[in-house]
Amino acid sequence: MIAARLTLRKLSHIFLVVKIFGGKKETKTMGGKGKRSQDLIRMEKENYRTTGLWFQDSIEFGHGCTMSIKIKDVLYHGRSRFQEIAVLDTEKMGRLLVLDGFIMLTEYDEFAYHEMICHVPLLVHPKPSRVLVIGGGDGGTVREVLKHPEVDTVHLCEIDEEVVTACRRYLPSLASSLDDPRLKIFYEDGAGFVADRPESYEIIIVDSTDPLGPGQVLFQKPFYADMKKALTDQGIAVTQCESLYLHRHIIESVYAVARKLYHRVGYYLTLVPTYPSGTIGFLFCSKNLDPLGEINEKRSTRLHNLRYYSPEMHRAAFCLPRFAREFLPINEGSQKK
Ligand code: SPD
Repeated sequence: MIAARLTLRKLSHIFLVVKIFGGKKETKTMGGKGKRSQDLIRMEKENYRTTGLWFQDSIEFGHGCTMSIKIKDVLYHGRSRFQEIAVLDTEKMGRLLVLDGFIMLTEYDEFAYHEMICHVPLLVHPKPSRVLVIGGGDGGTVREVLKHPEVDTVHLCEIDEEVVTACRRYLPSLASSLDDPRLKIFYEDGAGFVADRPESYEIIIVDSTDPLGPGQVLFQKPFYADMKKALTDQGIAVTQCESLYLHRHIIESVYAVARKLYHRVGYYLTLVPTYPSGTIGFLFCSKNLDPLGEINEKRSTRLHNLRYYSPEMHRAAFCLPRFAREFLPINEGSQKK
């Protein structure tokens, strides 16, 4: 009896939290419907503040499993022209940024994502002076890029100015990087932006959301072709490329596109406990530089406040588990010592 009551109480918390994010999944998750759902939709934000609730990510694993994080406050919740944006305060994971119901980052483990999306390409390129970041309006990737003194100019192309505004206000440990004089911000669609800038960047980093809503075009062939044109001779593009456990079909299709266009393509991993499945990968697409060829170790020692990246982690990240090698058989770098 006690166990049953506890389960019910927990589920109703999840139900309430799901309602904050547009309620798209609530009937599926809870079987809630009819008058009860309608009543809950009408509840004011203040009601959630006192209850001790769980945020549930919209990605449902194949076997009915999702990532949930206990929250203590809703700091910001709004809808922009492009998406639903929320910043929540969690019990133990610091602040949490959510876009369209998907976990984008927590203060607890964002370093593992941002250090790896950034330092891998920047330490392979011999002179990364111009860097384009697409997406990444929270500022975490820009913060890491700016740690490299070789970088003269960073362009950030973020489609949604309201993400930047919310992060400046509620996530200063990431977004204060957006005030750096080397940075210029463009509020534009990333696909169009890149198509207009031939041979402009040594490095392009695509710090995107998931391939739904505004992020969808960033997983498609025309965008990968335009990025190649926007890179200089030895240019490298690195893109957010989802979870080996959850998104095999997405990874396979993007990987196939990239292999047709780029001389070297490698998939590499990082560990982010608050993302569904606890891991996320990146696609390394390069005109000629090998991701494990020459890692500039000397430059890496000058980077301050690193918590995840090291040349050892860089090498290890390209080593994929056996099940992934079945669908990523030629992973650039993974065969090397
Ligand atoms: N499934 C979540 C993928 C999130 C990737 N982008 C995170 C943005 C952090 N700057």
